[in-house]
Amino acid sequence: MNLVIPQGYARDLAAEPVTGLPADFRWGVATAAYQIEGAAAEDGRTPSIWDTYCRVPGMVVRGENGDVACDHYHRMPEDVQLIADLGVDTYRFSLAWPRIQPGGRGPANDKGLDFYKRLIDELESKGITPWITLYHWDLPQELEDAGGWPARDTAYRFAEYAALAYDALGDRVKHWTTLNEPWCSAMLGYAYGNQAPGRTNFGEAIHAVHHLLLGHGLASRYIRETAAARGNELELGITLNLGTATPETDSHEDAEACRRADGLGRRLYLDPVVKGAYPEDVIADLALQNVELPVQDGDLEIISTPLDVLGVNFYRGTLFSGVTEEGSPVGADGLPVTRGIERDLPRTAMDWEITPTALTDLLLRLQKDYGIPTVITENGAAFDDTVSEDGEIHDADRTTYLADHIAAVAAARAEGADVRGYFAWSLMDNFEWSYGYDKRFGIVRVDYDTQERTLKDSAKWYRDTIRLTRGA
Ligand code: IFM
Repeated sequence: MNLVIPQGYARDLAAEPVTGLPADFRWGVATAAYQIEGAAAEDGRTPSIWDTYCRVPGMVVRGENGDVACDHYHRMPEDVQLIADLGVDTYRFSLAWPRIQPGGRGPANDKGLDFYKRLIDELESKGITPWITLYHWDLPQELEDAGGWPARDTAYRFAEYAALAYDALGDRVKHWTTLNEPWCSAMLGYAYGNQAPGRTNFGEAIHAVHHLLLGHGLASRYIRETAAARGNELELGITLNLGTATPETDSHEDAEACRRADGLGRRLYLDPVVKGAYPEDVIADLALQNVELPVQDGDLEIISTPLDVLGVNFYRGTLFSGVTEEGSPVGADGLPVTRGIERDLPRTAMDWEITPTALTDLLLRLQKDYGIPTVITENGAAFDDTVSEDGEIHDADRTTYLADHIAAVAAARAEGADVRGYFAWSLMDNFEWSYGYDKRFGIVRVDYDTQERTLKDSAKWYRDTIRLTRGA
């Protein structure tokens, strides 16, 4: 029997059950459309930027794509039963824009909407609350061809799509998230090129940031006004990927590196959304690179439409240095140095350092600086799982990762952070973007040859932890 713990991070958790979370704490699992649905060309869905990107040689491991993924589109009732078996109260999923509004313009596609209506029916029948994300990276390809997120018009197209979705589903769904991780859409998609659409232009990426946020604001306004007019209950939010920036030393250069990393990675999104203004220091940093945010009159009022909740996706914190390895504060590009430093810490299969206390720090800082209730809309880890001879997946590393991060949430709450829920990423193994199917984040294993689902040990631990927290 294979009981080997892959990366040596795991502990025996029997002695330390999770404590400190209230019985009404929200527990969930999360997924995203392109990562699980498959059925890429069915019922009127048109290609998104990810369908295109996956077909560019060298962009995705082994040239894989989401054509079939977890075949969730055809196995949805079985998957909802799995979610129910876990005992979570909430399921966070995203709507596929090219399924609901093929081509990114024009009327809604009834067949696309029907799928989500059936999903909501199924969830409701099992007492699970649906939590919708409108945009988890699958921009219709036609809109990329027309300029993508660097073009202002895309923000209006997004608002139109959001209205179609809210008009059809808003009477039944209370929890709406506009965007998932706009930093990734803008930076990975348009500056670094390692996510769709694969462009590499920093200036375009900064324009994309503003237009993503404008789209968020326009959609938020519509949803808020329509919910009020219809008397719908609403909890509206945006989900950001947030980490922490810690200086390597107490030098001025390292402090500046952290300020820059924090500015470009977090405050550039949080400040306009929550406070209605872009941070001055980030604007000055951008000017050093001759880049300007394309703000027009009135944009920031729209972007700062009030929110009920901030979705936090947390995976790791980072240590920063403000000098090169040779000690220079200026890099080869003539700009001040912002250099991530590797630490001798346990890592996941993504090679991401495991830093649970950074989650506590982050939540306390969000409370202090922004004061908005939070929900952890994603947290989890990829590990190189193996199926044991007993057919089970003894993923003790993942279980320990979840336990440590949930404990970090409880610690933040104990110190005053208003954190209201935790959603594990992910319900099941799925298409991990440029990594294809190589990296497994699921608490449920997917055998991609047979599409068989198997609860990993982490899923059973999660189920039991939820049960205990509720006092059941
Ligand atoms: O799989 C992704 C998800 O789509 C967005 N947040 C990070 C996860 C792990 O990389």
